[in-house]
Amino acid sequence: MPDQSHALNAERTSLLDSLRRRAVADLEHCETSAALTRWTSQYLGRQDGEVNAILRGMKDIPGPERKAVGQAANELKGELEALASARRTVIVTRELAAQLARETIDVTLPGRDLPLGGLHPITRTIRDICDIFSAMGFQVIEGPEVETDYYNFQALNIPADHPARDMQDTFWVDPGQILLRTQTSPNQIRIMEQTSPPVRAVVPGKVYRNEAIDATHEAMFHQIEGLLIDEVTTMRDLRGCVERFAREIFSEQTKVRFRPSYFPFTEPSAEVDVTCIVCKGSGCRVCKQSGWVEIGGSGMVHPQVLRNVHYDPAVYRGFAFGIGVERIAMMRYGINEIRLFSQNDLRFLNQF
Ligand code: FA5
Repeated sequence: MPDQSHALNAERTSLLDSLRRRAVADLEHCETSAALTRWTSQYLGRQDGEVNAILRGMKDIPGPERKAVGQAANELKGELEALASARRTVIVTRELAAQLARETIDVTLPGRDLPLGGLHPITRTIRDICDIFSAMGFQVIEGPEVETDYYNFQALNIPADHPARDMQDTFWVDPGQILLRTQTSPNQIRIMEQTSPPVRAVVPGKVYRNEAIDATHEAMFHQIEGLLIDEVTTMRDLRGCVERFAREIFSEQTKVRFRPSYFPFTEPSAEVDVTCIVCKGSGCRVCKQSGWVEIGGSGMVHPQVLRNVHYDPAVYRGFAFGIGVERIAMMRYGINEIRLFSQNDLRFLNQF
């Protein structure tokens, strides 16, 4: 038996030796972290590692030899772990150096430009219009787009059965009560209710109409309301103010024409036309060959409207106007299709 056990021992020792040689040779070929991880699991893995397989097999080894084999296997394990750890340090250092070389940042490179958005031509136009009126002493105020029938119509002298309502059919939120405003004029009432004269304000904003849409009419568009109330205010002041505005926004050569018109909340009333900026008055598509383009409505505030807000018409009078922003922008930028403003097409918008 001693001979046989000696032979078995030698066999196990040579098995461990050959395992050591193989493991060390394989380790030298590990060039990456991934390869080292595979190597570790092959030789030192808890479940399937080759060294552990030997340690697990020890229960079959007779008592006296078990200790020697166990010691030798544990030594091999420790040795391989130390070698692997040294190898890992080499690999990690090399990989980190390679990564740093790859990710070098050249801090001297100029920065990349970020694409910046621009202002929509309607926003731009509204701001320019407000600037002009601000310079004339008008306050810029905003009002609600969802309005009551009272402010949009009744307080402006347009009772429920008034034919002027046909011109401004709209989108009702609560039929007969709440609507999307058809004009910025309800702000005349809102402002006068909240302040005492003198009043000098402009109100830009969106308005809505159930409209047959074409190249010059939208269902949603923008207006700027103007209101001036004082003790001595005449139609001449209205004309001077609108003329000053038209020359500032277009050019000093621009002519303004007042055309008699009718609005229930002004008396007298006038449509405001300006000479077509595109053809300078000689006639073109934009002005439908007339040489003139209508930009808004205007007039002297109706005494009944003043009474509705408890202003005494015997003391105060004033003028109001409502200008279509899209029409102004179309003229300024030479655009003959109003729908371009709401299509959100960058090929169009990038031009401004
Ligand atoms: C009004 O809306 C009156 N509130 C204007 C007013 C204010 C008169 C104060 C008197 C005193 P009108 O419906 O004409 O009026 O519209 C005024 C301007 O808005 C028009 O001249 C036009 O430039 C513009 N506009 C009207 N309808 C449209 C539409 N569907 N699309 C684009 N612009 C429009």
